[in-house]
Amino acid sequence: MDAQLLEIRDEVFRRNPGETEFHQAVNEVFESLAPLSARHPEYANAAILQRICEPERQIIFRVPWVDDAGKVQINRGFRVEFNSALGPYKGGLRFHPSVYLGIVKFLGFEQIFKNALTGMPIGGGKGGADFDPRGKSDAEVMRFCQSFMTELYRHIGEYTDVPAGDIGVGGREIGYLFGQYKRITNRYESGVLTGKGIGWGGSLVRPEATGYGAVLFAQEMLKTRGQTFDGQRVSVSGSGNVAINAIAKAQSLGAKVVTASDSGGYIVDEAGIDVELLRQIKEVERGRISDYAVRRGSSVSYVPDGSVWDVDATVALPCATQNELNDKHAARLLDSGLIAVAEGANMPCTAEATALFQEAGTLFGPGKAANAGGVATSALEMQQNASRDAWTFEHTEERLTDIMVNIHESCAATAEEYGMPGNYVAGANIDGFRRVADAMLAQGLI
Ligand code: NDP
Ligand code: 2IT
Repeated sequence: MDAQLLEIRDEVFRRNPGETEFHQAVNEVFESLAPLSARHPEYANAAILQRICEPERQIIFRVPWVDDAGKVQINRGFRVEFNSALGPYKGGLRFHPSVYLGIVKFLGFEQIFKNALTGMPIGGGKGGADFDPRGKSDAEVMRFCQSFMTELYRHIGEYTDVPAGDIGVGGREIGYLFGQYKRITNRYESGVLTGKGIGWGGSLVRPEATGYGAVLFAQEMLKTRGQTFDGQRVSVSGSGNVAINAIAKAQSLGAKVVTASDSGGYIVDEAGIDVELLRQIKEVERGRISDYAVRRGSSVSYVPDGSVWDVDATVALPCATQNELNDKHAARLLDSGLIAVAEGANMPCTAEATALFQEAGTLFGPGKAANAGGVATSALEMQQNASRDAWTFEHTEERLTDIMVNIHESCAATAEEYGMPGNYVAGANIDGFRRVADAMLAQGLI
């Protein structure tokens, strides 16, 4: 990183104290930008970097609700509207006890560049709350969502800001949020949220899109070395929306996926994960990964508390949460013959782990490229809502595939253009950044 970038980065750190995940995400992007800044002095003249790191708007609000025992609960809600150069703010909502401003800002910052890479007209934003949906009844989740939307509704809209799901926010929560938005505004504004149910404005393929997209991106990376998913031994972390659909897609391409996890532990299934059983346990019954081991029987071992990254694999798909895969895990995986990593989650690999993978020449697809299929399909949902149309599964999946192939191609081409062939981190950061920077330049100092 050159002196000018370093100075701007340090100023961002100073202005946002204690937000370690945000610092990490900013640092990673800045580390890629020196060659771009050298070619584009006009970005520095217009303070593009400083502006891109400062959210356009940050909203923090109280979310009061009453639990089933009649007790008042208070949570904190967030929406960070980061950048609207390319379109309305777009990005998910995360409900998890670990949520605070630094998490929302790291996710929102990543989202700016990810959304740019999709080529769709969407800006970057993210939100959520420190609410823990685990162990809550449906009625409690509904009351929380209604209270959350009672504040959020005034900040969002089809042309303003379009939230969707993330950790802890799936179809159930989007339903309750949409219902409350509609009730308060008296508008059936389908395009205000994505990830809706199929019968009321949702898009086919949106539930599968992030996991499918991550596997499609990995497939494109493997192709560059004359390899495929067929016969690979794949490790997946998590057992939520992204993980389950990544497992399904990888297995449909001939891989054997042997792991899945949650915050309680992980399972190893040497016969290959039974996706239908996993869906039943996690999506229908809202159970735990330990239940999978009990129900599946003797081919499966359950390891409480351990890390899924202690298991040998040739392809790793981290699909749980940030910083789940560290340098020790990376070194172990490399020893076991790892050839590719695609980040289904946002920033699941620590900076040190990423560096080890890159030094070893492992194919490495960063989250902002590899998991962009989810938000890209959200943009396809917005497109269907705007035209009051509903596309078939096949057509939508074809669009998703084209988008992932294009993202891979443009990251690879940009890395090549800047003298770093095969470096998808640099390719994604530079290409995402310049798309946003060029729009910001054109739109003046705002
Ligand atoms: P879900 O809530 O459906 O699943 C999250 C999974 O990750 C669960 O298995 C959960 O286990 C595990 N997990 C969450 N937090 C932790 C933690 N602190 N430690 C260990 N395990 C944890 O979320 P998604 O599948 O939607 O999201 C997974 C990742 O993918 C996130 O990084 C998200 O930002 C990213 N992503 C999601 C997209 C989407 O469309 N949904 C799009 C692009 C990226 P447990 O139940 O025990 O908490
Ligand atoms: O991290 C992400 O890209 C998401 N959680 C999906 C965002 C969206 O608007 O679909």
